[in-house]
Amino acid sequence: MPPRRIIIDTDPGQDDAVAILLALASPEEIEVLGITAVAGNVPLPLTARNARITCELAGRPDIRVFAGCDRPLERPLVTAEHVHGRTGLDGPELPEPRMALQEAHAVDFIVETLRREPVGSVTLCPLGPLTNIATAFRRAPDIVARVAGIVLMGGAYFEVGNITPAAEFNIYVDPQAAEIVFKSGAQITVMPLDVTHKALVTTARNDAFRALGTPVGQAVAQMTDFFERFDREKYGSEGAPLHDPCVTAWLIRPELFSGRLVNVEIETGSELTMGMTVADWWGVTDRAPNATFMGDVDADGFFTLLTERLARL
Ligand SMILES: [Ca+2]
Repeated sequence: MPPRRIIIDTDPGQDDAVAILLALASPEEIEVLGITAVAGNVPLPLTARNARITCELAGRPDIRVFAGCDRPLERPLVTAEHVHGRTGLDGPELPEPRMALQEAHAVDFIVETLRREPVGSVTLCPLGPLTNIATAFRRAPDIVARVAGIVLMGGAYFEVGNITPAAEFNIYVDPQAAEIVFKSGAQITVMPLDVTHKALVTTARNDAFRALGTPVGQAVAQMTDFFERFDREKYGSEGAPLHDPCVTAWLIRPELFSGRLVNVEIETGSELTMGMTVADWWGVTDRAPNATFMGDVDADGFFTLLTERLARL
């Protein structure tokens, strides 16, 4: 099998950074065509910066990074410095990026890439709010049928919400964009909180990153050290969930995950439940399935894969 060709759409975020590192460490399975930054965990200038810092950490300043939308389609931007720190990448001391940001807008890059490459050959991997993807789909509806698939981190069913009692952060920040994507007809695979809250960085798992003895291992350990404080305090869990790397891990080892093809609708009407992913897990409606909603992960297998791959960088 040739590697899967992907565009990573991202709002780094420590866990985004780890997802990017895993992709760049896995050239047999993944070819990164470009990285598109979006406003989310922190404002756009910082996510575009953090994406480049991550590429340079991986020794890949050749990866093209594009800046995209700086705010959600209709709502004011909500950020998450309370989780990720002021820069979005708090924890390790990493140098400012030297590689340049591409001049093209991320949405133009997404549209042009999908139009240029063969139909069904490019997979979109959104790790943040879906603003860039929805904007591309709205501007160029012809590209939707050209997408091989969308593998995204977002939403929740059994875990319900993290930014509000009802909604997961990525979907909550731009629910209108999420609605466009989920109604697009593209083949969608979802890594919700139901999965990512099972992929916890325990002390032993973080020690394994640190024990790699490399700048990447050290940086990843320091990133998770930083943002696990938030989850330990909030959930009393044994470590931080590593949300976004579930997306890139699925591209490499889909058998680590299990889920159901179900209907998923996005709440865009009620402020109380804004951005809720209403997943018909139990099949109680006749609404057509539109997404494979993951429910479980082999966490030990996931961390073994992640540690093995990060060791290569
Ligand atoms: Ca993210």
